[in-house]
Parts: sequence; structure tokens; C-alpha cells
Amino acid sequence: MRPAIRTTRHDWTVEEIVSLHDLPLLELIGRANQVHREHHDPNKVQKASLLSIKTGGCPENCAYCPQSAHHREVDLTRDRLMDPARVVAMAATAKRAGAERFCMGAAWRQVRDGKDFDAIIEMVKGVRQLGMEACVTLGMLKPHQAERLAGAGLTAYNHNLDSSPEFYGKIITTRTYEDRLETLATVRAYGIDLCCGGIIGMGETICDRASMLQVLANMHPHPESVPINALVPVAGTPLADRPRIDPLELVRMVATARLVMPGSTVRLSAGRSALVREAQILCLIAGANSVFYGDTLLTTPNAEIGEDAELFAAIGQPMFDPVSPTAA
Ligand code: SAM
Ligand code: DTB
Ligand code: SF4
Repeated sequence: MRPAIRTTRHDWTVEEIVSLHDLPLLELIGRANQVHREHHDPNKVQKASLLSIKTGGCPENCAYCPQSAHHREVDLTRDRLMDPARVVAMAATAKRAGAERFCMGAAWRQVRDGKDFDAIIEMVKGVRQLGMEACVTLGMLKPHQAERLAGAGLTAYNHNLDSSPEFYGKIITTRTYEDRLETLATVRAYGIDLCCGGIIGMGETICDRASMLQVLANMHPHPESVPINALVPVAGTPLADRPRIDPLELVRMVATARLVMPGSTVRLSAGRSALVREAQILCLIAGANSVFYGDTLLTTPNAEIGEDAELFAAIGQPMFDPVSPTAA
């Protein structure tokens, strides 16, 4: 690969980021693609599989989330923490289907020590023994817990900022932006990669999107992984009636994330199933280099396996076993 010619910066202003975001679309995509090619193999799209290991009943009130106990009208079956052996078996299935990373999500406000956390440690070790990257998202984390996760070989911890510091309070009131940043710093301190991104389509402005990217891009180092989610409006949540965003807004967000965080893995995350194959490919040209792969995200449907087979065939990347990566 050619050496990167652009330096990685950590001093972005919101105005600069907005001006990149609002470039004429073809210019934006062209620039983002150039930076992408300088830092990554343009033909490589990582497949990551997601599994909800503990579903629903979360005490936080995130307005977008079907798993919040505050949103009583959501049609969701709560589930206790899964058995580690079953989780690792599902990771093995995902690996056979071509996933390189296995992400496990729990609807918790924070991690508590005890048998549930011991089970998480077992899951992380099991996934790593399969030779896969392991990522967990468990809510807030204390230093000794991060230390145990690092010791188990955890690759990355997902903890999203979701939106700008300014818009955050309109979406979540049971925790603060500061709480989020504190957990991120704890994760970093123990040498675990950060997976940190957000959601667009919740009613935020372009300035909010740029402001969230500024917080991420001014971290030193940048988060290794940046998931860009489009809101999946779920019946019974306060954001149920929000219209789906125009796919080109996702393209712009991905491209801007790529420009300000050249070396990070940008993940085209929730909302992908609403995009036609060609819109997804535009996101990949604009700098996305990973997708969540499997029939379901955590609780909502993802792009179907058959559709993904067509997507990967179109870009000339192999799919392995056509079995669903999250099949039991
Ligand atoms: N409880 C943990 C936490 O919030 O950090 C982990 C699980 S939480 C479901 C993981 C992420 O999923 C959230 O930070 C949010 O960005 C994303 N998410 C949840 N519901 C979503 C929705 N309806 N549309 C898009 N993204 C969503
Ligand atoms: C992320 O940013 N998106 C994923 C993963 N990290 C954990 C989760 C998306 C969840 C979408 C709603 C659901 O399926 O419940
Ligand atoms: Fe709980 Fe995470 Fe959902 Fe917020 S996003 S309600 S913290 S599971």
C-alpha cells in the first residue's frame, strides 16, 4: 500500500467538519475515497456479527432504544444473560459464515461484579480462542472491570457517544455525556481498543453530527472503530415516528468520519437494511470498511444474508458458508 500522505489530526473545529460534510457530494466522496485508499485496503470490508447476550429491561432511558425499561409499549421479550457455551457456539457459527469479529451486547446501565461478569469473561476468552476479535458493550465500566476484560483478551469495548454534547440531553437523561467519556477513558487506560460512534436521524442538526465527530476525532488516539448508525425507529420508543433518513445523509456522515479519522475502521451499522445494495456500496466507497453481518442486530432485523451475499459478490469479496452467522 502507498504510504499515507495526510497527517492524522486531533484539533478539528466544528466549522471545519461542517464544511467538509457540506462539500458538493461528488467532491466529498472523492476526497474521502482518496483518504480511505491511503490508509486501508479498498477491497477489504470486515464482517462483524452482533449478538444480544442480555436483552431488554435496561434502566437507562435512551429515546431510540427498544431495550429501555422506560419504553413499556415496545414489543420485546426480555431475556436473562445467555450461557457462555451457547454464546461461544454462536460465535463459531458466525466465524464459519465469514465473520471476523464477534460483538456481544448487554442491556445494562453498568457492569456489576459477580457471576454475570464472570460469565462475560468466559465469553470473551471463548471468542478469542476461536481466533476472532471480541467486542463487548455492557454500559459503564470501572477500572478493575476493564482490567479483567483486558486480561481476558478483549479486543474492543463499544460505548457510543450517540450524538453531540449539545443534543445528548434530548435523547438520554439518566446519564451524562461526562459519564460516557469517563468509561471511554477507563477502557483506553487498560489498552482495550475503543469502538465509539453514534446515531444519525434522531432530529439532530448537521452541526450536532459534526460536533459528535469533533469529540471523536479530537481523541488521541482516535477510536480504532467508529460505528455510524442510522436510527432504526422502533414502535413504542419515543423516536418511533421519526422518518428514515435519506441514505445520502449516511453517505455524507461516513465520508466525513473517514476524512477526520483516516485510520479508524468505520462501521456501516444499524439502518443498513433500509439501504439498497448500491447505496451501501456508495458508503463503502466513501470510507466505510465494516458491516454488521447476520439476520439481526441486537433486537431489530439487519440486512438479510441473501442480500449480503449479493453485496459481497458485487464487490468481489468471498462469503463462506451461507448459514446465518447468528443462527443458534
Ligand atoms: N447498554 C449498552 C450501552 O448503551 O452502551 C450497550 C447496548 S446499546 C443497545 C448499543 C448501541 O446501540 C447504542 O449506543 C446505540 O448507539 C445503538 N442503538 C440502540 N438502539 C438503536 C436504534 N434503534 N437505532 C440505531 N442504533 C441503536
Ligand atoms: C453500534 O453502534 N450499533 C450496534 C452495536 N454498536 C452494538 C447496535 C445497533 C442496535 C440497533 C437496535 C437493535 O437492534 O436493538
Ligand atoms: Fe440501555 Fe444501552 Fe439501550 Fe440505553 S442504549 S437503553 S443503555 S441498552
